[in-house]
Amino acid sequence: MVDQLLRIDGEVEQPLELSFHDFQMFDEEDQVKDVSRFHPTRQGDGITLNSILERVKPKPTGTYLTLHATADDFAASVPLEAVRDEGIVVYQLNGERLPVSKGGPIRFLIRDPAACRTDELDDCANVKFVDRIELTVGKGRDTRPEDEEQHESLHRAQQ
Ligand SMILES: Nc1nc2c(c(=O)[nH]1)N[C@H]1C(S)=C(S)[C@@H](COP(=O)(O)O)O[C@H]1N2
Ligand SMILES: [Mo]
Repeated sequence: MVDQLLRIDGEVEQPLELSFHDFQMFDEEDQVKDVSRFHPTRQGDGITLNSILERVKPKPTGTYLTLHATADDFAASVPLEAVRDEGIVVYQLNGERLPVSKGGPIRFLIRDPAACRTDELDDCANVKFVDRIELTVGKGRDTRPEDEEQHESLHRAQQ
């Protein structure tokens, strides 16, 4: 459906598709208001990754969270246990859809990421334009830069 912004599938009991309205309808306790409180350069409101996981029910085989951005063919894959309580899915800014300039319509954020390329849960895994979250058996697709040269050219391309 045209309205669906995010699909969550793979090793889950209950695949799920979410529209902008669906995000807004998550319970108050699942909502994370104003991510600039912990990421000063980033903006918007999100919901916790956990609230999505509760709905899709990962199977025991789903050990990695693989985040796909079709828009620029970017992907990152991080261990589920490590990211479970750290992940936020950002969907709105001032009550409107998160603009592409902020990584929208959907942007993944780790609450407290490590510096780029120092850990699996690093800043590079804060995937913008994410349209699919796949639970995978072990590490899935991951296009994060492998060296500083790749990393710099990726950042140059985004300006
Ligand atoms: N879709 C997508 N997401 C992405 C990237 C990208 O190239 N494409 N770059 C990553 C990298 S390497 C970093 S460091 C952060 C930068 O996020 P910022 O622009 O909000 O600082 O986004 C990450 N998310
Ligand atoms: Mo990065």
